[in-house]
Amino acid sequence: MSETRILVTGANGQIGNVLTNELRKKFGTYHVLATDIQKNANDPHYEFLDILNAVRMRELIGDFGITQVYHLAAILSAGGEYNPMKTWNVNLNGWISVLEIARELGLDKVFFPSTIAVFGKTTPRELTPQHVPMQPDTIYGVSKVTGELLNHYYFQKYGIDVRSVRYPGIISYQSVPAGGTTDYAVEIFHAAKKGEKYECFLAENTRLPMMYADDAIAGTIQLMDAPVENIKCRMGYNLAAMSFTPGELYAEIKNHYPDFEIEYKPDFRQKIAESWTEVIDDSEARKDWGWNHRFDLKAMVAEMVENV
Ligand code: NAD
Ligand code: AKB
Repeated sequence: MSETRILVTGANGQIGNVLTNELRKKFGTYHVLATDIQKNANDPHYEFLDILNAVRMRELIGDFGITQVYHLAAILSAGGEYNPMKTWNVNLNGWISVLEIARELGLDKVFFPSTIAVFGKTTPRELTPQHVPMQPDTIYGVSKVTGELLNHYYFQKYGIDVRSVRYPGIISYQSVPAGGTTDYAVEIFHAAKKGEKYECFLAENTRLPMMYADDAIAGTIQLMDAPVENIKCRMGYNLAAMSFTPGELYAEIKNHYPDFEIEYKPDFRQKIAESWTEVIDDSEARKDWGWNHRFDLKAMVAEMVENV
């Protein structure tokens, strides 16, 4: 078996920078090549890669002897609505290039991050099961549902070992996300830390599934490490940790910053949030490959308050 050598696309993003660090702890810095379209002069093993440039992607994968790709580059739910065609192009064509290169060069495994944005108004909102109708209202959701279908297709037709999870909203302290509908759950900590009032773009009672980044990264690596016979689903596995509303998050943060104030001013992202589900049933991931989360609302808030 060849030595593991990983390429991460979108490595400068909210998940990418945390995941790249964890992968490097496990495999070594020079076994994990970070790529993105944003410059990163501080990264010792970084290459510029626009995922729409399939020729360059193939070249990097060949030159660096890459055996696995974690494909994080994407345009997210809120940002995607400003330019649907660009979002479709980046989110879909970048992924098809990864799958085609995996087929041509015989990569060991590839990872596709799906999302709760694959769900829509025809999906059950409470304890959303693994296999449900998926009719999303955003182009981001449409591109991710299609990505999941491609995962299934490339696995059953070509045997590509593609693995995927549907991340909930991810909460991390390492960066301030932009372009997502769940971003409020990170922005709010930065406002609290600066002693500023937070203007929340979602309504007080909007419940969404969420997860602390440490859990998301641990789950991702656990899925990629799992024996192949344990992977029963090639579309995105449902993954859950906690579900809360802006009001509940605010109340928990107030335990740490008693003077912290919030004002609710829902904008167009409210409609997106309302089209998603509230609580996810992730029992298949727990059963198939042993997924388990560590952080609930209280533990996550304590970590964020300490580290932001
Ligand atoms: P992000 O927006 O923080 O980062 C995306 C990165 O992709 C950015 O660094 C950007 O520069 C890069 N990128 C954009 N277009 C590119 C292109 N053409 N070529 C190369 N790079 C490009 O996103 P994130 O929050 O880190 O999400 C990573 C992945 O996880 C995405 O696929 C997203 O859909 C998925 N996801 C994220 C969340 C979340 O809450 N963060 C939840 C569900 C799923
Ligand atoms: C977004 O809000 O677009 C992302 C996601 C849940 O996919 N955070």
